[in-house]
Amino acid sequence: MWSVYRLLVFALAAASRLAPAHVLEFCHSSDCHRDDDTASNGQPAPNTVRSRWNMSVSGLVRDLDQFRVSCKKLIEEFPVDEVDGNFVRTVKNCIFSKSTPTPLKGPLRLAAVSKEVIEGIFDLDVAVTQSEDFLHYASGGKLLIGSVPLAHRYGGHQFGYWAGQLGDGRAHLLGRYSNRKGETWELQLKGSGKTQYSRSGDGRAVIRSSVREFLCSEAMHFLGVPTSRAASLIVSEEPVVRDQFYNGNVKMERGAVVLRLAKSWFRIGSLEILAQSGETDLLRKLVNFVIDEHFPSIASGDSNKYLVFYSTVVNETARLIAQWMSVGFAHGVCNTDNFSLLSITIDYGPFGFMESYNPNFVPNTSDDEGRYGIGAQADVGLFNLEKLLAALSPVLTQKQQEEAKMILKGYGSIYQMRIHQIFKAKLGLLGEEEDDSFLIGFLLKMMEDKGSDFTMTFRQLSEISDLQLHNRNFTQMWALGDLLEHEHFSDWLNMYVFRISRKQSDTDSDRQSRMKKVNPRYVLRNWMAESAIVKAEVNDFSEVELLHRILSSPFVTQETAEEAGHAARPPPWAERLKVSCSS
Ligand SMILES: *[C@@H]1O[C@H](CO)[C@@H](O)[C@H](O)[C@H]1NC(C)=O
Ligand SMILES: *[C@@H]1O[C@H](CO)[C@@H](O)[C@H](O)[C@H]1NC(C)=O
Ligand SMILES: *[C@@H]1O[C@H](CO)[C@@H](O)[C@H](O)[C@H]1NC(C)=O
Ligand SMILES: *[C@@H]1O[C@H](CO)[C@@H](O)[C@H](O)[C@H]1NC(C)=O
Ligand SMILES: CC(=O)N[C@H]1CO[C@H](CO)[C@@H](O)[C@@H]1O
Repeated sequence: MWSVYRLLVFALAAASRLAPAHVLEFCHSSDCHRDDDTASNGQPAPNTVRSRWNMSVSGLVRDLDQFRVSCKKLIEEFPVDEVDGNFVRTVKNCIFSKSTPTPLKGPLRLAAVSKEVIEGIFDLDVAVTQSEDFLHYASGGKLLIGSVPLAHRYGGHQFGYWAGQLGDGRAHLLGRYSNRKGETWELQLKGSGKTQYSRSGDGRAVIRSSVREFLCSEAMHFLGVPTSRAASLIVSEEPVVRDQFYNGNVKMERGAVVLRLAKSWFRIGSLEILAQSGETDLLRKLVNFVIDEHFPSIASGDSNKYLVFYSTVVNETARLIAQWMSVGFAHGVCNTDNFSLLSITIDYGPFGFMESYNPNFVPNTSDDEGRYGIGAQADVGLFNLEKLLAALSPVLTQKQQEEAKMILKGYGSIYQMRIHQIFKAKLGLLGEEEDDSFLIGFLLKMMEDKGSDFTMTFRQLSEISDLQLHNRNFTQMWALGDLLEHEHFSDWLNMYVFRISRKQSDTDSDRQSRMKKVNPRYVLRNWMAESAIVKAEVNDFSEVELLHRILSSPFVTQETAEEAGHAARPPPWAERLKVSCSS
């Protein structure tokens, strides 16, 4: 039986392009390159050339050796594990270990690059990415002067249980970069070899999982969902052995490295390991650092700052998961080590975009219990926030712990409020009317019954006129056409048309353009990724590039995407696809 509760939980989600709530502006005087010749909007004034940047006319740096990325601040701030060598072991009393990437075996190929990141965030001329130096830098084979790469020590609850020390098992933090907009980003290589935290892993990532991460993190950004970004994808000839479906079919694949970036890579598990091992001073230090760097609205002298921090993370986690739901995104492994303290999407593994609407959609084919199914994500968020509270408890007073529990109790209603707002926007509803939740829930229930395409149902509602809706004229609207077979869809349409036509100040074209901004026409469907991966594995990266370009404007109808069938009914083979779990 379909439960009203679940429907409400699910129904409360959509792609309104909400900005992340913490103001991500944490430029601290000295490590920030904002100069006086920077225009007030944060963009460099045109035609200014600052010699220290060795800039081209565009103001972009052309020489990789001028790219200043450093872990200095982190190393100065925290005790660092100095033990040399990347051998696996238990590490105590530190946040990071020094760890050197293992270069990928060549020949190396640049499979994908994000010009937007390279130029807009790194201030580098994209031509730099065509150099040998860049290939080596972005795959772990070249370190820039003064660079001390780090692996982060963290723990986590995996699949419901405390898993002890985890840590960056195949990722290296290259350093922080403060760009000319005054933003600070942390650059990380993924797939760059073993670290102290590799456990039984080989420290590598294969082409298919790297293509997926590159494309999906970029796609999520352009969908307006807070996420880590990807700068480049380098593939090699280095053999990597993987059992793709954990079924004994071992296959030789090739290694790849993604250069990815986030404002911060700290996770819930970053704090948990310190709390679990009684390293309270270090825990306090890390929380203070995260607050000072990333939550500028929280005063460092505020005696309640940890509570305000917790409340912010609770709110932002609710918002993030609501945004995932709004685009049908299932993360796939929502363990506490994969949950960012900044409430951004990180660690793309066996994720999936739901095609047929199904609250039980599970992207990880080995997740038989559906623990991380799409409809379970809100609950998993709650579980993870409970673990965050436990990790913060050593620095909270008894009274604050009680207050934090009350804050956590509010999570459900914050989530529902977000979902409600988002799905109202997806339906183009202005104002607030009593039956809005019913209207949303009713539609989702019918979509579930019919297995309607999640993305295209909402998109087509955004592209259809009131008159066509009224006339049930679904020419070219295959997803809506499918839904018309539901016995109640016609009733729903009457309600909907009545609801949207009641707002006299709203015109049909305003409604459509509003809805088209929150209902994407293209998402990274599994079959699309798969098709690009098959080609990438034979060194044809054209489809990776094509998808990257299309998904950079997911709300805009594009000819190439239409020709490739990205808004059409998924091809029959798509249904048989399984998401590969090992990565
Ligand atoms: C600028 O970069 C070029 C290489 O791209 C180098 O030859 C030159 O010396 C640099 N100039 C300064 C002032 O650093
Ligand atoms: C979190 O959201 C609740 C409900 O909207 C609000 O009362 C509270 O002030 C928010 N907390 C923070 C730190 O913004
Ligand atoms: C998928 O789910 C199974 C079962 O819970 C789990 O063992 C596996 O680690 C998951 N895959 C990934 C990549 O997390
Ligand atoms: C249905 O809508 C299409 C536009 O998508 C229009 O060209 C066509 O004339 C309409 N058909 C009827 C019967 O109104
Ligand atoms: C996709 C990904 O990076 N997942 C990480 C998060 O969680 C799992 C299990 O906790 C780790 O094994 C992965 O490294």
